[in-house]
Amino acid sequence: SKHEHNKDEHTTADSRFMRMALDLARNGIGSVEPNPAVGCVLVKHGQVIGRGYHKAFGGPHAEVEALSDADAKKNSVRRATAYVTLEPCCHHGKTPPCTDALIEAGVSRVVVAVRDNAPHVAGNGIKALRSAGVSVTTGVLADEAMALNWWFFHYHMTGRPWVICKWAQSIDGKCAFRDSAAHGQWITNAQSRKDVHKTRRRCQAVLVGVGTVITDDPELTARPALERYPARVVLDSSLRTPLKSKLLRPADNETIIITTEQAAKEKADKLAELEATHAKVAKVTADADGKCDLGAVLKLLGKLGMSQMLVEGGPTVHAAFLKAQLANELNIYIAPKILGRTGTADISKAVTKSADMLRLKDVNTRKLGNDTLVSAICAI
Ligand code: AOF
Ligand code: ZN
Repeated sequence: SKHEHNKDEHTTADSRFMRMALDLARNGIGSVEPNPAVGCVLVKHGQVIGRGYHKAFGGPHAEVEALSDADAKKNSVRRATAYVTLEPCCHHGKTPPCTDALIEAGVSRVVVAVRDNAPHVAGNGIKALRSAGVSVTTGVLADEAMALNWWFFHYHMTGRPWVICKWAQSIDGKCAFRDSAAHGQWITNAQSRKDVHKTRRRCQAVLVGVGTVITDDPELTARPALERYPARVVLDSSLRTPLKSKLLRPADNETIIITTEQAAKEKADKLAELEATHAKVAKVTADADGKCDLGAVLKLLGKLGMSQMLVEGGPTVHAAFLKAQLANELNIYIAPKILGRTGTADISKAVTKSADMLRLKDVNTRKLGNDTLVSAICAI
């Protein structure tokens, strides 16, 4: 009917401008965390008069960027509509409230994709706008706006970091070479390995198992260097971290060794030696196998303010996260190789009964030279 047609047209314009705001927001990924990526478009008489996005942690928010863009272009914002991918903030954080900036500029309508569920906003931004007489529409492209910052909503919903499990494998799912003569050989190419550093930039923590510390002695720094360094977390249920490990040397990235209360009691000497290094040691309860309880680990890291964490392995740790259904996102770098019986460590072995089958959604693929990155969200 004619009526429905009009309604669709209205919706189309709103979603078109919101899509522009979402595309702007994406530019901030990798620099804004632990803040969410946010974009804003200002529209008047159907014309875009200002664009902005949150560029870097600690910097101006998307709305303020868009307002100054309009200002720089000598566009009047009075009675304009603002399209924002996240509910405007109403708190005094590192920057003043965006709601005040929008109200003072004379914006008459704000279209919000999704509510900010952080406790310092949580619907109060929308309330503040409405009580100042601004008309507010919510829920435009909400699913896409949620997907853009899934980790942020997850963190405020659960208090646990968003867990990204990353590994490299051959086409036939092997993550390591069986033959120790091949040790030190990479499965994936240099481009894939470089790509991992981009993911580390988004995270406040990078986690490995003590097995990886013993065999690879990794440094786990983000290159190029960042202003904010992700903490390096080691799961070490029986305090086996070698005292000579690179992770224990002083660096801008702090190191947290997580062990069990039991191990801390039984190995008091080793505990004291580790505590004397630059690392912090934290204790959690053990699970039925005497390993660190992963739920407790995530709770601890969430309390430390870590909202996004990259799990770098090895295979035992990945398998544990998959089995506990505590992985939120998988980043699998696949090399065009078949290792067959020369390969080992198949993470998918973690799934042993049909009821535990892992289902993935929002699957994306990207080519990195001849390697392929498959990223997906775990449908839990
Ligand atoms: C917005 N627009 O572009 C972003 C928002 O410490 P601050 O001042 O940077 O505030 C960070 C919080 O603001 C963050 O936790 C989230 O709730 C919100 N992010 N809000 O209005 C933006 N990035
Ligand atoms: Zn704000």
